Amino acid sequence: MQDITLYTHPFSRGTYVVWMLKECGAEYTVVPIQFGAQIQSAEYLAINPQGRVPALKFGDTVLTESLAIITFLAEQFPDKHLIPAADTLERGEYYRWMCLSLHLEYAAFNKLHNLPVDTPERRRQIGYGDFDTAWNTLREHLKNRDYIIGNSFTALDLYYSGLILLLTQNFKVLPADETDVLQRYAAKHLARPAFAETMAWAQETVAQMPPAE
Ligand SMILES: N[C@@H](CCC(=O)N[C@@H](CS)C(=O)NCC(=O)O)C(=O)O
Repeated sequence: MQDITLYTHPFSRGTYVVWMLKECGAEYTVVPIQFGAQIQSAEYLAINPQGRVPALKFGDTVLTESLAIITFLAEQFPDKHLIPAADTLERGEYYRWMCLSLHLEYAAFNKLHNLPVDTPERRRQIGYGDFDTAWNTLREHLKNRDYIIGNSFTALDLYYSGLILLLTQNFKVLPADETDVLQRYAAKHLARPAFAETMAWAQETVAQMPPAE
């Protein structure tokens, strides 16, 4: 296994990656990156020219995009069974829900920022259709299930639970109603010990970081 270094801020999408590293039982180093001057510094832009976190260095190669990173990690630790086997239909389902999650995220941010998909023409052109149709597709899928795919926890359950938490607590775009299918689903996975460890790590790390400049 190559050396793993994660560049992240404790309160960012990088927490999905920390959680995943813990689920994998990986050995890794974290380099905390502060928002503001540090994330825009020449030193950090040489790692991720987008000036965003997380970024994961695996050996000499930098990966970005939290969903790509956790999927890659799932493949690197096959004994943890966090992704369906390659060449199976379940792997196809993984790709389906992986791609849809990105649409769901932007359906939510477009709603938050009041960029409406309010005409039939826009609904046809925009890949997710509209917020309610897109998110209700996930609700319907999860109505009688605990996992996105099959009968066990995968990297996608980690990602979706983190996304649901982010969009509920931080951005308040999803209803906090505990009886909602999405909240029931996320609560199950957010109860995993590795998530609690991740939250403890985040609090500890942020307390040691210099303030943003
Ligand atoms: N799609 C990317 C999004 C990365 C992203 O937008 N990260 C935010 C923090 S959650 C960021 O670094 N923002 C830059 C800033 O706030 O300066 C991913 O999932 O990794």
